[in-house]
Amino acid sequence: MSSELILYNGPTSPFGRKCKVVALILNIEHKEDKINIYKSRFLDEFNPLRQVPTLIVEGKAITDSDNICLYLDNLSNEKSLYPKDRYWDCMTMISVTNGIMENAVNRYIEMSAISEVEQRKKAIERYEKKILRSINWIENKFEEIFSNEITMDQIAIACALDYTSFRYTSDWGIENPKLKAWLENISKNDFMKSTKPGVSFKYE
Ligand SMILES: N[C@@H](CCC(=O)N[C@@H](CS)C(=O)NCC(=O)O)C(=O)O
Repeated sequence: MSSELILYNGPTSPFGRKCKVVALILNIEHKEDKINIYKSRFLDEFNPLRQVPTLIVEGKAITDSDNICLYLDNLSNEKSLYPKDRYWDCMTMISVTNGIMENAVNRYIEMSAISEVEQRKKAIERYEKKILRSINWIENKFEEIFSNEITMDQIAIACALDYTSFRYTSDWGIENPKLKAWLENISKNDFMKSTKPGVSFKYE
C-alpha cells in the first residue's frame, strides 16, 4: 500500500483550500487531485458524504477539513499551527470560519443552482446575516488573534474571507478595515496566491 498522501480537492472549495494551505506551510509532500465532486462516484467508498476535501493516507480516508488539518499538523516536524496558550479560542474561531464557509456555499447554491422563482429569499438573507455577523465578530477580536506568527485560525479566517469576497461580496471590508488590511497582506504569500479559487464545476 502506498504511503503517498492524496488530497482530493475541488477547484473552489474553501475547506479544501484550508487543507492545501496547511500542507504548503508545513511542507508536507502530497498529491493534490482537483475533482468534479458531482461525477466522482469513486469517492463514496472513502467518504459517503462525497465531499472535498478528503485525504487518502495509505489507502484510508481522513474526512473533514478540520481532521485533515489536524492530521497534517501532527505529521509535520514544524512548529504546530495550533497555539497551546489559546487552543480553545483558536478551535472556536475555526468553527466560526467553517460557519462562514458553509453559509457562503449554501447561499451560492441557492442562488446559482435554483431557478429564481424557487429561490428562498428568507434563507438567502439568513445566510448573509450569519456571514456578516461572524466577520464583524472576528474584527472585534482582531488584537487577540493576529500576531506575526501564522496560526490555524488565521489560515481559516483568510480562506473564509476570500471565499466570501469570491462568492458573495467584498463589502464586508467597509465595516472591518483591520481584517481587510490583514487579508490584503496575508494574500501576498505564495500559499494564498497559489491556492486562489479557480473555475467551479456545474452543480448537479
Ligand atoms: N465539513 C466539511 C465540509 C466540506 C464541504 O462542504 N465540501 C463541499 C465543497 S466546498 C462539497 O464537497 N460539496 C459537495 C456536496 O456536498 O455534494 C469540511 O470541513 O471538510
